[in-house]
Amino acid sequence: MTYDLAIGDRAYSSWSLRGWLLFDAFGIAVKTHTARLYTDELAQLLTGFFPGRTAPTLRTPDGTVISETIAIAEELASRHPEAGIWPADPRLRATARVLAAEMHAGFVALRSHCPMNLRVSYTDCAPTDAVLADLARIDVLWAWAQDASGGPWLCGAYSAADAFYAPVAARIAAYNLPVSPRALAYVTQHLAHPSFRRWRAMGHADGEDQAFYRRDYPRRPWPGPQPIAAAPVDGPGSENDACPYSGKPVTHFAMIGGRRFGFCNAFCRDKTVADPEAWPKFIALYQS
Ligand SMILES: N[C@@H](CCC(=O)N[C@@H](CS)C(=O)NCC(=O)O)C(=O)O
Repeated sequence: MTYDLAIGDRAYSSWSLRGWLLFDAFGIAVKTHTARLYTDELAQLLTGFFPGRTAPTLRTPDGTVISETIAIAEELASRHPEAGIWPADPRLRATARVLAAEMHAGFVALRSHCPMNLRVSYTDCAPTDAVLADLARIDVLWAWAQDASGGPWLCGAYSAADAFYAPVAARIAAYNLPVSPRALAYVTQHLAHPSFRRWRAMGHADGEDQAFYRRDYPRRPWPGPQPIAAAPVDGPGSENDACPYSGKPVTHFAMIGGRRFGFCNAFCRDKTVADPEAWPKFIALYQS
């Protein structure tokens, strides 16, 4: 028995990212079930997660269904007190809860003008006054929390508060939104976080771009860590016979850092191509 988490497209579903970070960033195992947004896939998937109707929705090993990301955070923290989902210090924990709750309920202008899209970065998105007001409030909250905790994350070590703001950091990066240098440094930390990198890499492998998120703003390179050069290739032949993830025989191939590697399915090849260094099992092979 395991945790089962219903999620939407990783490149676009900001709430799914939050929900998944509550597992991956805290070392809690979870099995994900992906449905494409704007199709009937999510509704079909969620028939097994009654009465959930949004992504993420969680089914616990005892069969309890939990939707609403803030409820997932609270229940996981109760079930895994050792994981550090909320800070141990009562004052920092209270601050983290304030931050997560305000995120859960607010920042509507930012969320609607700049929907999360992990596949692009723009030079300018003409933010409205309402978006700028949301950003100013976020700057205040982040500085307030880091002044109290001393950093490096919002409330000391990485906590649920950071998981809740990871999609905001992604929006600031994707839409080149104006924030203070201190807030930008916090955004940069998110872009380099191993779990965030893994999620974004899987977001590149999840299927076609969703038309709903397309914008005509001028583009720039993604401002996070630049991945090792990699591309899928046809035909057999690779340094490894066994997939670094499953140990199964390789069937899908890629050129990574000028060398040929094999994987046992297209998704694992493509998530590796998107960001090879995000994957410890691949990097162990790459460095062996
Ligand atoms: N308040 C919910 C929001 C979840 C949400 O809106 N998820 C979006 C994907 S990011 C979704 O499921 N959209 C599909 C739909 O609403 O039908 C939470 O905290 O989890």
